[in-house]
Amino acid sequence: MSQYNPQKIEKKWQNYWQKRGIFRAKDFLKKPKFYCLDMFPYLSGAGLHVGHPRSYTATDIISRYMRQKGFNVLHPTGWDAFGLPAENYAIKTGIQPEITTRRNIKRFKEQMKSIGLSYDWSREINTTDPDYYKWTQWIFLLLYKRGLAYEAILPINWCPSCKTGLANEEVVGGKCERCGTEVTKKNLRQWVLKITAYADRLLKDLEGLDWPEKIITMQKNWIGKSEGADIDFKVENSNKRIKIFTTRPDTLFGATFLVLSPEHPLVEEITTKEHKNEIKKYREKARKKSDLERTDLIKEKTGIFTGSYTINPVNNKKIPIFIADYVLMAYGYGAIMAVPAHDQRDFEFAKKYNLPIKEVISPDFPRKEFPVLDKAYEGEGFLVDSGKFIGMKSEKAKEEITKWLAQQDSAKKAVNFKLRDWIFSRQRYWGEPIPLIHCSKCGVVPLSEKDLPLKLPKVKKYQPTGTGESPLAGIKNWVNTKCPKCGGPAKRETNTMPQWAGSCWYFLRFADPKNKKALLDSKKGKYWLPVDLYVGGAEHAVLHLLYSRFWIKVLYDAKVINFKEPFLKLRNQGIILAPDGQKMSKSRGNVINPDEIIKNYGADTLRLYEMFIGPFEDVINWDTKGIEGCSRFLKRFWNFIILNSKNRVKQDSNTNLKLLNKLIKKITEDIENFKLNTAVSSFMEFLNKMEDQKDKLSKDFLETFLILLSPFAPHICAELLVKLNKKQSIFNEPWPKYDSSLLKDEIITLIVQVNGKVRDELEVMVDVSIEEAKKLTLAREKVKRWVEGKEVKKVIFIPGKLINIVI
Ligand code: ANZ
Ligand code: ZN
Repeated sequence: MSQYNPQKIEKKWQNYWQKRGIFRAKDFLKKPKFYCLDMFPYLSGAGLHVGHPRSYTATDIISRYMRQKGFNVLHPTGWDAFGLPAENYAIKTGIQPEITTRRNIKRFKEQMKSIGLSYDWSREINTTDPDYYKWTQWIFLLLYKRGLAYEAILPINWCPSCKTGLANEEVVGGKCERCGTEVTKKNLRQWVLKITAYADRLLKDLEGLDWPEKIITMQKNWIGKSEGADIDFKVENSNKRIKIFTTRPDTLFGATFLVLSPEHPLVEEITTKEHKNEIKKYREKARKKSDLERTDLIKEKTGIFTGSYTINPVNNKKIPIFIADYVLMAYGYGAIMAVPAHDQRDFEFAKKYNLPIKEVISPDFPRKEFPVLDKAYEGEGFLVDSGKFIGMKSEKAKEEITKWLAQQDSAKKAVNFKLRDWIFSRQRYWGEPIPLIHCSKCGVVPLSEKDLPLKLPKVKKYQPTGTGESPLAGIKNWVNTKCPKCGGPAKRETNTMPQWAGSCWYFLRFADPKNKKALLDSKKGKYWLPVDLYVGGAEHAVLHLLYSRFWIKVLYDAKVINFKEPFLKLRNQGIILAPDGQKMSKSRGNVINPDEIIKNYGADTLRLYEMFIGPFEDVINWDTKGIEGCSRFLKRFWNFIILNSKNRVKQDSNTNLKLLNKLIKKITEDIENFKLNTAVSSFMEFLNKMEDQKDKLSKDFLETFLILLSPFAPHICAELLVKLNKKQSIFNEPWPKYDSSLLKDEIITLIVQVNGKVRDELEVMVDVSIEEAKKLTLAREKVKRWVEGKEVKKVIFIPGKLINIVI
């Protein structure tokens, strides 16, 4: 009998697919399209680790499945190739980043091909290719022309010993990653993108996306919309006013002092003589702290009295003005009214400096007693001790107090966002040059489109310049140029774009990767876009996804594309840890290399195990025994098909047909629901059962089994299909349909309840397990509505009848 030999068959099939262009996506086919995308890899010298194939295999299974379901599938990939590692490597070795990049691409690509991923390699892109970054620059110019890019003087991380600017990831615990010196700030001219202009739309359009709830919440928190009021406080004996933002105008009667951020522009002016020294010292100390440190809730609150007072507009009481570092200049107006009874930070501050704590919000009304507070009551409630607003509910009082003060012109309703504009320039070499020119006569002049791409010049030295500027600033014949407007001498912008730029829009280019005349052809864009399924790491929950959503909205406004959201459905894979439960890393010596697994067991085993390892989104330890198990399964599967192909029958037994139809239903649903781990265990159970029975099997039966397994383990299935009946391409085989009449007594309807109330019904297999039933139930839209965000306390399951989710 022929033996399963993955090393022999896998290369053969990979070449076969490649040569025939089996996975090429064809534009404009009549079939429905499906765009299935991985977050393209960020290149590194280390190659792939076993974390990469987890998501790549999942999207590959789904792409293969969708093709067999009759969809025109676009499944491309490429390289996110600008960035620090290649530049730092160049500084160390003098080897051009371009060369390292080429080398890394070659290695990544070989590895990906050896896994049998069904990418359309004819659409491969590389963010460092001038034909690609031409369009990244083009989008920057579009942003600039639409008033969404502006210059500002802003601080960067600065290492005084290396004399270089540092990226955030090069600052470790406040110190320079290279030399350990304390990092300071240095003010530099920067380019900033006005993402805040899109804050409201970035928030609103989250609705309707099929994304993990967690990611939606993180995006919402990052955008951070707060509604409240701006309130003006008059400085005593002065005509100055201090504006503050509060989300709680209902607590105004309890404001017993006012706090300015140490950087607030009025500090100098209102500080009285006898407090000048202390204030100065405090401001210097604050300057050295990071925002994170300053807002740490656990840290003791500190501050200094300015010597000045202000008037609380609701009761004309005189209250002191302090500065304190827990108030940040970058949020609201860098000033707050402090309400110690109802804000914990203010409470701690008041305790420390013996300031009055006046309770004005009560959870019950009338207030039974006024206990001494041992912490702030931050909830809402009824107003007490608040003049004519006593007894009013917080919600109404917010409106009424704001209205009342508005009549005296000292308040107005206001909205604030946490979202800040995006600092877009880097003082680095290995990034896209920003296509702008500085002319002493005309100011900033954009390059014209016909002069794009503005190519990165070759440099001899990648070392930082020591002035904080990018190495490009040292290339005189590149920097010095002519002004496109007046023809006079001018200088190029020497900042480059950040790593995020190329990944903000790469998925558009896959629809039309070779277009020389436009970013993409609008008809092709209309056909392929947006992305139907996007899969990648949850570490991109905020920045990458937010930045690309922003660019897409700008491109939509400019009518380059016709959709507002790039990724309709998003899923995140969990991280794979080393067998010891630690993160895999070179220094720990616990990295598992996929090449080794493929060499020893074959790609199909790797693929199967990557799915079998556990629920897709869970963080999970690699387990070498699991690999063995998957490898054994494939060997048995091989032998089973070979053996049974020899003595076939025309008609299968009823029991076997039932089992097969059950399997079709299960695998189909598992793929649709991203439950690829339980799909693999269903294959294993099925094989166990089939090995245990004596009936002969039909050719159709064996073929169906092969087709079902083929998205998971494509090489072995392709080979066996040939052995079975000489048919060549398993990928043209339509996805099997199950015969529900055969499953009649197998499928039952479960009543679905939430807290004892009927909310839905669910069709399941009669032998469904409680875990399975729970999962299916929680995935139902009608159930999600009631359960989302709440903790499931208990699941009551009466087999054959009912499932009740108790929250
Ligand atoms: C008075 C007050 C009373 C507040 C109360 C809260 C509770 P979010 O929801 O995050 O927008 N705040 C305003 N500007 C600030 C700044 N630059 N630095 C630090 N804190 C600042 O928070 C808004 C609240 O954060 C504002 O409402 C203000 O404190 C504070 F019982 O005003 B509040
Ligand atoms: Zn000019």
